[in-house]
Amino acid sequence: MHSWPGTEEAPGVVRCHEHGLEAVRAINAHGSLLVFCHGAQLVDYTPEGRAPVLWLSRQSRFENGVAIRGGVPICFPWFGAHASDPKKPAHGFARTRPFRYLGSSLTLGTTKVSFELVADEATRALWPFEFRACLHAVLGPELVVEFEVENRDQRELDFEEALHTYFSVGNIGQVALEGLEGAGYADKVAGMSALQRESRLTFTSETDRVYQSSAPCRIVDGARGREIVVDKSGSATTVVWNPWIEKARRMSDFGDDEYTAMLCVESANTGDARVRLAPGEKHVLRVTISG
Ligand code: TA6
Repeated sequence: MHSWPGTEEAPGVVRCHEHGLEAVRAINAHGSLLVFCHGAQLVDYTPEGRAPVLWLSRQSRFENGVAIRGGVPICFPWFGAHASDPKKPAHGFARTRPFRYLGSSLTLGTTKVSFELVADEATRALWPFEFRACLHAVLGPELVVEFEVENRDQRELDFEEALHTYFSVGNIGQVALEGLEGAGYADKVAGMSALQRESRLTFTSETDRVYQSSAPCRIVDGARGREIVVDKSGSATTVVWNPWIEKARRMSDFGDDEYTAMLCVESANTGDARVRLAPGEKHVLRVTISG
């Protein structure tokens, strides 16, 4: 197993700073992971003896108020552009807010690290509701990521959410995505809706599709000879995104050639699948990743 600079606060749990931001590294026999307190963003998951499963742009910025390009950004309490106010941040505010590290727990060889974001003046200015949101990452035989939202308001909470996961692939041109057959989707590139008829989705151009699907997906990475399985619960939407050449070029935090090395398969609840919570209710979006 590796060792990382920082302060070990529990066996295999190291509090550290990376790129100038506070982070927590968990290491055990199953591998390692790294989560920034900034947005509670998981940026590395490397199973023991295997290649990193998540992709992180070499041009990502690590600054307060700016989203990290890669890993598992949390989109909350809306997905994409705000429905009525273009001045509000895309994908909500969670991914650019500082979460509080709650600590770790070790059970039967797995390591769980947890983070929380509670409504404050900054969030109320963007979304005037009381809530508590937690991110839990569990390093075990698989990676489990949970995004839990609690309604601490007297009113109903109505929100969208996504674990906007960037997966590392050897070459997008040799990748097939399975599991979405039969699902309806909105194609944001073509501006139309359709039904996924083929059992395998392959990639030859910019792809940005929002599927109505609760099904597990399998990323078949031909170049690396690897399959990544993305299973989930509490999620009725799967978003599939690759920016391809032109969009990659337009993003300053995305290398021009990096589109070939990544694929977003996002576990979400968006649009008609948005979440509504009565006061005191909780909802958990859970993703289980094996790669
Ligand atoms: O999930 C796909 C998407 O909504 C794309 O339309 C693209 O905007 C992507 O998210 C990245 O958004 P970001 O705000 O992180 O640049």
